[in-house]
Amino acid sequence: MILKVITSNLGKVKEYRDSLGSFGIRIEHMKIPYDEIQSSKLEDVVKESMEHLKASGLTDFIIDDSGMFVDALGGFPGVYSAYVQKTVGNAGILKLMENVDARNANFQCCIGCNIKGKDIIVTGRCEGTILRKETGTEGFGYDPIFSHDGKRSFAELPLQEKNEVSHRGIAVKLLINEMKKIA
Ligand code: ITT
Repeated sequence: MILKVITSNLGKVKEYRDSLGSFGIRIEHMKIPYDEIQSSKLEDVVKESMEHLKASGLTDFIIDDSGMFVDALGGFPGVYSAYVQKTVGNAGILKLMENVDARNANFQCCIGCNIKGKDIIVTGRCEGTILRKETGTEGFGYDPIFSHDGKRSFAELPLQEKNEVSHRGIAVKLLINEMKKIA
């Protein structure tokens, strides 16, 4: 089976290639620009974007909308994660967190998958903390400042290990379970 992964983010493509590949699903990367609605829920963004892509005739594809939610910042950057990463980046989040001891945060990944004429929407979540400084060279985005075990950042984990514990890896497992139901 081949699924098209529609994203501008090559880091996501690598992760899907590894995680879905281990279930025998081949990935074809496509970059199709689409407008994302502004919403306080990742799932609403995914649903709306899927409708837009299906209306253009696309089938058998995956999109994902993800975000990092920091407790001490009231869930910020959350649904604004892409904009915040592009503007102030990890340094900006660390600055906001400079004198903050309560460093809990979570990553969420909402996957929308169109397969065999059906839509599947699942959300994976990974709890963790914001580190005091950027560490590691793997991954992308917020990986150097987020840790799931309080020790290593996501950017210090080999891809397979990140996929075992991450929001996206968990969402993929949920997706596979749902796919089995419609097989
Ligand atoms: P597409 O929408 O084209 O898929 P994007 O990078 O804009 O790509 P998102 O809107 O889902 O994707 O991502 C929001 C931000 O969160 C963005 O800056 C990502 O780099 C970051 N992000 C998403 N998943 C991440 C992960 O697993 N590790 C670190 N940062 C992540």
